[in-house]
Amino acid sequence: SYDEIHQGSGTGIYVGGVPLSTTYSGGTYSLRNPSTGNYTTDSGNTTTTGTTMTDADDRWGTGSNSNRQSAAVDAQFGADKTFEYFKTTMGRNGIWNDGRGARSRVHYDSNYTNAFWDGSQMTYGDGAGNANPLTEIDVAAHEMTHGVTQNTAGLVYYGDAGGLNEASSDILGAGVEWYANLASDSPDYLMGEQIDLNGNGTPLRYMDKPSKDGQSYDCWNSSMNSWPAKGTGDPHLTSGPLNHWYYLASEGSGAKSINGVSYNSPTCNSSTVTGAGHDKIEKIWYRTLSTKLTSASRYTAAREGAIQSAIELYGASSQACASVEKAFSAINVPA
Ligand code: ASN
Ligand code: ZN
Repeated sequence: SYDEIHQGSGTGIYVGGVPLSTTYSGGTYSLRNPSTGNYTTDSGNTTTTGTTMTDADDRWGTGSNSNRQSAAVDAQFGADKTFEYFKTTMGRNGIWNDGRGARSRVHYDSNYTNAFWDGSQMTYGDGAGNANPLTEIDVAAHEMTHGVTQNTAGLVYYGDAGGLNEASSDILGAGVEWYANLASDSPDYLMGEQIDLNGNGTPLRYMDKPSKDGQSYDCWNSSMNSWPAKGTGDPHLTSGPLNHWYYLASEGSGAKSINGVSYNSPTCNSSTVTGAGHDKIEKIWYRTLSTKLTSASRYTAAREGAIQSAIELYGASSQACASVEKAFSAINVPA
């Protein structure tokens, strides 16, 4: 006998109603997609892995936080969309580029307000207080992209490389949100905007002007590479300049409203930048991450590698190439 692939459906907290490919075996459905290999377990508010989620009728979740399947629908859909995004837009076959999927664990610990990649799997807490589960699609794609980074450039998690590592997850996390294009979670240049981690409706991070969060950096400076990975040198703060680069190269400098969100992206050098569209910039960044950078790469190597990638993908006289170069100058990374 063999496991059959089934077309189930689910309602997540963020994704709304979505189709889900599931497995039917031994009289029950499992939240495992046989084509991607991605599957989701319920940690049961412990720090153990728990077991793969099962269901009797292949209708998963209700959209409510109190229904334990809802967060699982978001995590599983996010993992499958991320897999599909890397495959169809980047030509990468999963985190390990060998077609294998990954496990997502939901309801990890109690009052746990974080999500993480640990080298082999994604894990999501439910959030403490008024925060919602950490399973929004840009965050799911952020965590999965940590796996891609680990298996490509292998960027270490401190100094310039730490910032480039974190920003790679934010950039491609936003890329997956654009790719999924959900009505219930419209694409934007914000991270985790619906999780409400801060309890006041603000996102985890802003890419147009990272310093809007009160602590991230908008502009690169050469001493960042020697800052410790804790406090001021936290990779979630030193990611700011590259996130800012991504926004500038995609949309250009100045004020703009997209899908109902207002952005205002000033440059660090008083220049004006014209955007080339986020889809091209994501492809350029993925090519840089997977073919130009190594574990201790600095922001200057990111500039050089991204310009080279833009030339290879779109040509030296393309708008994309000009936008990439001008946006690096605009975050104060010199040639
Ligand atoms: N959610 C965080 C991240 O993926 C966890 C961490 O600080 N590494 O960046
Ligand atoms: Zn991260």
